[in-house]
Order: sequence, then structure tokens, then C-alpha cells
Amino acid sequence: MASDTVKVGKYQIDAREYLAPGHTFCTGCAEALAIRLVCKAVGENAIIAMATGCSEVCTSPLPVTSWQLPWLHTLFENTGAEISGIEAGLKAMMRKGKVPERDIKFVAMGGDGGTSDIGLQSLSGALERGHDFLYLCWDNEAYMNTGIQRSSATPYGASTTTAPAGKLSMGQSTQKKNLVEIFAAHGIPYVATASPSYPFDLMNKVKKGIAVKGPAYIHVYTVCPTGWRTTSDRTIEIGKLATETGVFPLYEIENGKYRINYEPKTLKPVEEYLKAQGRFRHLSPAEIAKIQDKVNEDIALLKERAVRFPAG
Ligand SMILES: Cc1ncc(C[n+]2csc(CCOP(=O)(O)OP(=O)(O)O)c2C)c(N)n1
Ligand SMILES: [Mg+2]
Repeated sequence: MASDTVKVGKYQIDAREYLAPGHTFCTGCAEALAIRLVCKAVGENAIIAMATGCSEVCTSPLPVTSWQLPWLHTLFENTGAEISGIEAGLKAMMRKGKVPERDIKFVAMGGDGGTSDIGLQSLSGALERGHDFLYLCWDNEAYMNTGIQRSSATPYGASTTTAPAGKLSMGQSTQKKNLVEIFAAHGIPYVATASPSYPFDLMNKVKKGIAVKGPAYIHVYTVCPTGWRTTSDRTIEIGKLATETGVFPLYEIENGKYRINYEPKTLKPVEEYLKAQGRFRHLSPAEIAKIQDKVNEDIALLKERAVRFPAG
């Protein structure tokens, strides 16, 4: 309905709020903003399954909830299995005439820990079986809800409570797991990266992800002021810096074809991004140079893929 949308620049967006105020997210949490925007792009005919994590804890402190959509809290381990069952079950009931036919959007959400570590197996199964759903990973690069523990999505060099920087350690010693390529390798129709620092790009990708038949995966970069040791007023800026430095490129893979959505002529030095965050404060110039080299390598590889397998 026209009254339910609002024009922002050239975009017509849903004016309704599906995430009610009163939630308990930290000030400046990009995850909260991402969820608000994503739900506007998904719209009202949705069922959401959400893994344990900040988003779940902050939106459903018993006995209240911020959710204005049907929403289920799932375990870390079974988010993929749960959304599969909801989708298959409801579709079967529709076929049998037990519930009215409706175009329902099946959406699952989880943090980087819930997605890259604990829930990976059930999500991989759901993608492989080809269920019709959109999965969104909120990547704040650690297990934030339980106190900033490292996950396999924590970047090299970041200090966390379980990989702390100190005399004998420079923080996380492993490289961030590349979930986007792992899920693209499942051959699903749509995979993308997105960030609430680029809200319309994020919402467009969500619309694409729910429109495709079959599974879609969007990896959303969510700056965490508490865990990253940044001030809450810099969330949008730091999200942009991640993309402008090449640390978090925005791209999509549609049926195996790559499209880079934002390609500045020259990337800013990674140091600008690292220096803005307390979790990287301890890094030596040599470590910063290593991180810069890795970003250069990753960007070169992404560009190569986009040339070899270009989107139409
Ligand atoms: C199997 C299991 N292990 C550990 C926990 C404890 N736990 C609850 S929330 C959380 C952190 C979640 O991290 P992530 O998925 O990255 O989401 P975030 O809180 O960072 O948004 C952990 C470890 C749990 N609930 N279940
Ligand atoms: Mg996390």
C-alpha cells in the first residue's frame, strides 16, 4: 500500500518498522541497524528463524519482544535445519490445502560464530538440499554476546578475550574464514556481501535474495563498537572504511557470476581502518603491512574472478 512506503531519494522503502523500539542493543550497534533495514526489504509476509547471539538476546528479553514478525529463536546448531523444516512443512500444508496458499518469505539469521563455526553443518545441508530461504549472517567478527571471544570469522591481528594481544601474542593468529566463497561453492543461486553503511545496496540485495527460487546467502558486515573498541558514533564511517580499504568488498555472485558493486579507483590504506579500532591498536608496522598484503591479494583474486565469471 502506498501509505506504507516512504520515498528516500530515488528509493521507495517500507515505512513500517518490524523491529520495535525498546530492544537492548548497544548504542551504535550495526547489527540492530542491519536488522531494521533487512526487515523493511523483506516485508511483512516473513517468518524468521534466528540463532542465539546478540540479535536474539537483545530483541527478546523475556517476557517482551521487539519482533513485529513471526520469529523463532533457534539453537546455534540447527538454524539451517529449522528454517528447512518450516519451509518444507508449510509448503506441504499449503499443497494439501491445510493452510491457505501464501507467498511466505523464509528468512534465517545468525551471527558469525553461529554461522561460521557452530551452525555451519546444518546451514550447509539446507543450502545443499535447495530449500527456498534467505540466510543472513551478522558478521561482527567474534562471539560478542558472551564477551568478545574469537570465532573463525575474527580477522588476523584482532585482540579478543580468548586471543588477547599481549607480550606473547599479537591477538588472532589465524586468517578469517571465507564464508562467502564456502557458500558460493554450494552452487546456490545468490550469494552477496553487504553492509548497513550502504543501506540501499543492502536492501536491494535482500530483495534479490528473497526473490530467487532456492537458497540465498548474504554476509552482512556489522561493526560492533563494544567488541571493536570504537566509539558508537563512528559505526557507519568504520563500515565504509572497511569497504573503501578493500577489507570488506561489496560484491554478489548470481548463479556463479560475479559483480563487484563498489570499486573505488584507489583503495585507501588498510592502516586507516585498523587505526580506527582499539582491537588492532597493538599491531606493529610489520603486522599492518602483512594485513595490507593479504587485502591486496584478496582483492586481486576477487577481480580475477569477476573477469573470468562476469555477471551479465
Ligand atoms: C552450543 C552453544 N554454545 C555456546 C553458547 C553460548 N553463546 C550464546 S550467544 C554466544 C555468542 C554468539 O556469537 P555470534 O554467533 O557471533 O553472535 P553475536 O553475539 O556476536 O552477534 C555464545 C557463545 C550457546 N548458546 N550454545
Ligand atoms: Mg559475532
